[in-house]
Amino acid sequence: MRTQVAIIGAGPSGLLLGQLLFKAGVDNIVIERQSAAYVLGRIRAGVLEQVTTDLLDECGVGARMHRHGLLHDGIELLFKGERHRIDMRALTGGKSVMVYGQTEVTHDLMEARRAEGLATVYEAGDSVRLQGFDSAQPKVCYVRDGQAHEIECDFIAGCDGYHGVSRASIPAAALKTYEKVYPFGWLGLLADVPPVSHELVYANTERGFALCSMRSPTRSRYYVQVPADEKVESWTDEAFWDELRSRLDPQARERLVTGPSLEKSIAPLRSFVAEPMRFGRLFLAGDAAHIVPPTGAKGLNLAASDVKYLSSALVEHYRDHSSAGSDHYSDRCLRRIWKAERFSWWFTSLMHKFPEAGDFGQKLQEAELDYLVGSKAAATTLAENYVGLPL
Ligand code: RFL
Ligand code: PHB
Repeated sequence: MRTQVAIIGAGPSGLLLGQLLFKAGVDNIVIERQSAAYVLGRIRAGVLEQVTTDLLDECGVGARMHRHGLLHDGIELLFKGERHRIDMRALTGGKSVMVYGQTEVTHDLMEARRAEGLATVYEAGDSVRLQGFDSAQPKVCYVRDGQAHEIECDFIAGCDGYHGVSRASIPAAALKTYEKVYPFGWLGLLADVPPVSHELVYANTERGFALCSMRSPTRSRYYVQVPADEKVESWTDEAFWDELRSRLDPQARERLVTGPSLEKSIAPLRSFVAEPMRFGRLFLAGDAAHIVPPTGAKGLNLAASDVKYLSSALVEHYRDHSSAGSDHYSDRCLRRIWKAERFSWWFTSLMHKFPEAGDFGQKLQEAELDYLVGSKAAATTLAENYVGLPL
């Protein structure tokens, strides 16, 4: 087999890249370790920046999102038992975010790929190998149903997430990595119950962080901060609801509707960047190159902006025979990534309980939150980062 761009991973970055390239007439094949159903079963992000929704529109997959997605103009910050609204739209000159699940984005992109008859290899397992990307003839090898396959290509896009094979294939000496691991994770629960508030609530409490999010007017997604070594099996649904309730303000506590979980899982929190994002003819994009803690809702949105830059670079290569876009790809991405890393680290530090910080740390967080909701300048900083910095 031969293609122009071999894409490793059918998560949002791989599928979005495939769609953008297809629209520009660049041939591509996606190779995914898992089945499509497995990829769709992972409950993750819920908040899309306008940069991301514009990209989905650009490649013709935005219709369902505009029908079912929820436009949010603000968020609520809960601290010292009270909620305070941040009016993002007013503070950013009219910008808002779209609440629409990553599962739905992935579904829409998979559906578009299927409708166009584009080649996608699922269930390649751990067999995927990347070869020759330091030469002009890269190759991707994999085994499926006991049969060995080889794809010759011009470029490889490593869109295979934090644990993927792409970053691991680059010689360690060619990469510099930066990492911060937080001493806690998020226990998340999805349930068919109406959300406690019509906007997202980010809560700083003496028992730890909590987040009230949603997927639709009848489906809620809630999170509570738990220690890093916590096991999801130790949490019954009842224990989760009790803990969440204890972190809410009295009015929200009263409004909270509980129900059986559709999904429950723990995500560790980490900040991570690998530089540079290109080695020869292999480009890294999305979680393969960087991770942010989910507090700022930036992971999926960064994946989208990487892929926007990468598709432009590859299209420039084929259309204009220019390597300028590829040469600048890593630097262009990293400028935006580090700003999102900073914001995600800051918002995580402000909202979570850190074991070593003590009462003094709690008081400082409350003072900063009080400043944030009382100062237009401070609230604007939060709002413009939350809705997304320009490309
Ligand atoms: P993904 O989604 O991990 O997809 C990578 C794909 O590659 C496959 N793969 C391989 N394929 C072939 N060969 C191999 N050897 C392979 N190894 C792996 C995997 O099976 C998978 O299908 O990475 P991608 O596409 O870069 O997308 C990144 C996003 O998924 C991620 O950044 C977000 O989910 C982060 N995130 C959030 N981002 C937001 O922008 N807004 C949010 O509100 C938000 N909330 C979240 C989040 C992440 C969370 N968790 C669980 C970490 C909330 C949570 C709880
Ligand atoms: C979610 O709905 O899953 C979600 C929303 C906002 C975040 C993180 C996750 O910051």
